[in-house]
Amino acid sequence: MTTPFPKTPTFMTIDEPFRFEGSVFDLEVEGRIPDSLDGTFYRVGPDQAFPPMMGDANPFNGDGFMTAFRIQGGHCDMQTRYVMTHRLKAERAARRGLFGHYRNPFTDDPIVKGVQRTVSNTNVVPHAGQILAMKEDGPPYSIDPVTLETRQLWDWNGQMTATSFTAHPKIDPATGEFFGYAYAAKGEATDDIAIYSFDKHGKKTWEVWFKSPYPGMIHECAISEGYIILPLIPHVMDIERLKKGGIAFQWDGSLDQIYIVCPRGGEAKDVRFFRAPNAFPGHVINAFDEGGKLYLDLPVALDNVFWFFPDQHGKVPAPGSFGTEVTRWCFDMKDRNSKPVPVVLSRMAAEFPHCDDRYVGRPYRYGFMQATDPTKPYNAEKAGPVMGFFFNTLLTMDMQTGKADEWFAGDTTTTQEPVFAPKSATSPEGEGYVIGVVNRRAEHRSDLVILDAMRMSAGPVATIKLPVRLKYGIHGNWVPTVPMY
Ligand code: V55
Ligand code: FE
Repeated sequence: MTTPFPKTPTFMTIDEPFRFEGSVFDLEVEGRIPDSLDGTFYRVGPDQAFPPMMGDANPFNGDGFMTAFRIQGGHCDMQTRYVMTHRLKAERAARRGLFGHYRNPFTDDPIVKGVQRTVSNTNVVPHAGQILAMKEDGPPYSIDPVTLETRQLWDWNGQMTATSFTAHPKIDPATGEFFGYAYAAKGEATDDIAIYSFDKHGKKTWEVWFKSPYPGMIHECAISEGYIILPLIPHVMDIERLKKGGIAFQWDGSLDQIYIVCPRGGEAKDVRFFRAPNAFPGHVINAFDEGGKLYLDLPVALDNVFWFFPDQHGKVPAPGSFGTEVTRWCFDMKDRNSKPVPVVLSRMAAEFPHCDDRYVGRPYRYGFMQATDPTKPYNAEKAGPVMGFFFNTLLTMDMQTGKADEWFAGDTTTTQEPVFAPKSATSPEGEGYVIGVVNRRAEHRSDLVILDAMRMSAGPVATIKLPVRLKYGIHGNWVPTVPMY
């Protein structure tokens, strides 16, 4: 590497490139890791391996960098490793950045034309004896769960032919069946959607293709026992803009958000499009069916959230403007002409949710997430500037009342997405732990905290001290040593 990383917000403060692949055996613990916790917390996020070819990059363009925290018998070991993508291999061979703007292949160095561009930086999900490292612009990579070694690009042995695959699949806890989809499924900016399911061994059980109302981003999905839901975000792709070297997504404030609903196992003719006024549907908490109605819980932001994807006038969300309405949508599946009905459960600026994985697609009570609490102090003098928005609170939300049991992480600490680990396979819903990385910004270091999910306001039961900082990750999952299905 012969050029330094730029000093731009993507590459500053605790989010400077880290790039260190290694392991720490038996981390230092303050407090006590509950004896019953037995599993691995996998997480992934962007960590650009080479200075961006275009001078700067948005934070979604960094190479996928994984962490595994293995917890057993009150101890925790840690390992970090890159997803060894075709892209990273090509750049390592050249010892420089070769890929241009986020999701714009027209801006790449011609020597990598046709090389798989995905950086697999968004989620790490267990499926069929492997960990899938995922990003929605390409197929997943198969990762060895023990060594974090990258095995191969994963297309389910040729069963999955879309050019991309979501980073947010959902797994039915009763059967282990794995549901996912692709948008821009025939190449960047195409309006094709494909939905797939695979059994727990990876055998394809369903595939359906149809057209999207507009070539927008579909970042998430939800399943109930009867349906799959894909929320379409008014962030639109355009092949002509890409050809001109432009940005991949443009916010369009005139477009509806659209909840695309398909019965599980259904055909293209069964797909329904539920339109709602312009807004930004966020990450799914859960969904379930009850009496012919389909319910979907998720935070909905009232404006564009991504400050690096402006609208056609160049307008971006104002710093600090991030807010959401945690919403329960009701879709009447018996009435062909029904409109979706929202109920706002909470006005907390809460995001990056998980539910108890044993309740995915079923009536449930608790969501676990992080939030920005604007009433709490942030000591910028000690902790430094933050990029875009940030989170300072971890919480359990009672989805029946919208009430939160929350823990403020402190005025120099920012939080990352927490996961939920049940106390045991048979413990009641929500009885267990909320586990997440927090960034001690003043110390340029991170910790892993473990909280009792039913007593969040009491603070961590264990703080696992990391000797390093972990840049802001995107998503992760708790994978119990004894499989759930
Ligand atoms: C998101 C994240 C991505 C991406 C597209 O959080 C959407 C949403 C980390 O990469 O490529
Ligand atoms: Fe996501």
